[in-house]
Amino acid sequence: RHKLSGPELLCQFKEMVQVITLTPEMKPFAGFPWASQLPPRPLTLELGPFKTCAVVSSAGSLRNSGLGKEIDAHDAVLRFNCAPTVGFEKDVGSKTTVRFINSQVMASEDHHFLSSSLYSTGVLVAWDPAPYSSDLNEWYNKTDYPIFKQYQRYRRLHPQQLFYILHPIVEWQLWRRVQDNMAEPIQKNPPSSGLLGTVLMMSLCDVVHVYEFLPSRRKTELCHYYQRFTDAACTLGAYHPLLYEKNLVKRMNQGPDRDIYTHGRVRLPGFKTELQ
Ligand code: NCC
Repeated sequence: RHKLSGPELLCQFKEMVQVITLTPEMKPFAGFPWASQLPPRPLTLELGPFKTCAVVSSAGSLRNSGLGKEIDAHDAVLRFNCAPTVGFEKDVGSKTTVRFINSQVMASEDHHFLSSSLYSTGVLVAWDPAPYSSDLNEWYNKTDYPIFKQYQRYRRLHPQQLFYILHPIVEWQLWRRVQDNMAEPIQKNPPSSGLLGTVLMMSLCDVVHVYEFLPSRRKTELCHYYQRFTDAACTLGAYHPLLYEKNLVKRMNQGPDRDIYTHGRVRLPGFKTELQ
């Protein structure tokens, strides 16, 4: 089978992965009293378009990167889960336009999702590893973590903040792209928040810069820039097919290889941008 070039791969992603969020009229949600808590307009109509965007991975190698100013200079910045900015501004900046969170963060006691001010900046987008079929009914009855219960609670406490739930079809469309472009079978678990968030920004921005998803010369076993915890699986993956995701992003990169080494920086065109 023919191995796709970077531009071919970008084209495929653009055609085959649609970033869809839940809206109140979707079944089975339409029948639930809380459906009106879901934003009426899809995310891609509400946010952007932005010229230049940053996706900030949570990797330990962001430590001492000094990338904060560069990251904040983008029109929009996406961050993940419980990754903080306070105290780390020099390395990761302070702007948060979108916070992309998994359902584990919403549900686990240690993250204080309902009460911590960490989550009150920017637009929230949540996702949950759904069963492979991505049938909404099946997922609703079998979420990995109680995403819907927590969503309703959070919305009642913070009714003014925009808060989306990603349609699980996005996970599996993206997973399919990863699998179809790899020679060997990969684990049937959704891609990491890193790749999902990157694709989300590609649908909102002309250019997306992803920081420390592909590790720079600062590569470390430190899992997160904000925690004293080391595990190489954070960078290489265990549950998520992370290494494969990174291989694809490397192939799609339109910036110089040198930027990866020095800045951990990758440059991807947005889906609306014409490819040469
Ligand atoms: O670690 P996590 O991700 O929050 O990181 C966000 C994204 O950054 C990229 N990353 C992170 C660390 C690292 N050393 N290298 C990286 O490339 C990855 O793309 C990652 O997705 C997740 O994907 O949602 C994940 O969430 C954590 C955890 O749930 C949250 O941090 C909350 O504590 C998962 N860890 C566990 O379940 C223990 C992690 O596997 C994936």
